Amino acid sequence: MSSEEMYLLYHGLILPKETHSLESLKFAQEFTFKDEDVVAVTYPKSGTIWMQEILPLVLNGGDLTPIQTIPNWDRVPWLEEKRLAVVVDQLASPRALVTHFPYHLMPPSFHTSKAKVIYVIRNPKDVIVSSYYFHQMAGFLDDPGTFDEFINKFLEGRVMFGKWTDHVKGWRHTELGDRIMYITYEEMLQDLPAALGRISDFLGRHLSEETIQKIAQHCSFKNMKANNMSNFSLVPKVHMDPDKSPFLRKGIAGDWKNHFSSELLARFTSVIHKELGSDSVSLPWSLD
Ligand code: PPS
Repeated sequence: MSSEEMYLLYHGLILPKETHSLESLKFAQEFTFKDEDVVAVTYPKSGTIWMQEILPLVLNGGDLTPIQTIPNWDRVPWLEEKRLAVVVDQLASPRALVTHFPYHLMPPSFHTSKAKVIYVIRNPKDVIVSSYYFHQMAGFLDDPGTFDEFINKFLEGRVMFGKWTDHVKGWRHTELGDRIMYITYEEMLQDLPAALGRISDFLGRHLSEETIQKIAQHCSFKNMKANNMSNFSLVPKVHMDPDKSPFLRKGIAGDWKNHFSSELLARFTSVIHKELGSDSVSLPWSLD
């Protein structure tokens, strides 16, 4: 399939047609956010489906029903994807959504509402590795080529949702004040109960230690990998082939060390540093 057949272009971003359409993007722009909505924002491969597991559990005091009975894409749908229009009327209140949209493409009602935002950042070197394997297993994405070639595409923003640096910078400088909370994938890995405590306080839930521990257990990599409602095993192999690479692949920080040569690392770091400018000082991990 040619890349014109696979992707559509939306405000300069390439998006896979399998999951996005001009109608779904119009639906997103016209979507009416409610004050009690919660949206997790991620650049792809930064912890989206992890938040699709965490948010319903935190919002419902640890009730396991949603994560055991509803596939992740319907439970906490993507704002920009086709499924939202199908399931929007069935979403339990308070509604949880995810989005990969850059800040400037969020719909008007998002800005006038009081909906809360959790922005998850992941080390871009691990993002690119995760994305590289995802392109191999997802039948609706183009062949990533060699890792070296894929790095070039990533750095030039010729990948889904554009440049990582634009996404991070756009969401760092918002008018959202205390409506937005930032968290890193690495922080969630290092101490999930502490991260869940922060999320639950931000959402005004103030869960007990016992509930936090229960949620942490159900959101572990191992348990999510075993949960058919979250591991994409319900998706036909032609779209996602776990024999090529599972969606829940390694779930670690630092896998980039197994993929970057010192030359690639130097090139990657120099571009990211330059584009982030003064923003790089506030990132939680070293880019080197
Ligand atoms: S997507 O396609 O944008 O929705 O992908 P996304 O969910 O953002 O990112 C997928 C990566 O997140 C990892 N993941 C987890 N890591 C640790 N613990 C838990 N519970 C967890 N859930 C998802 C997933 O394994 C992908 O990372 P890699 O490095 O490929 O393993």
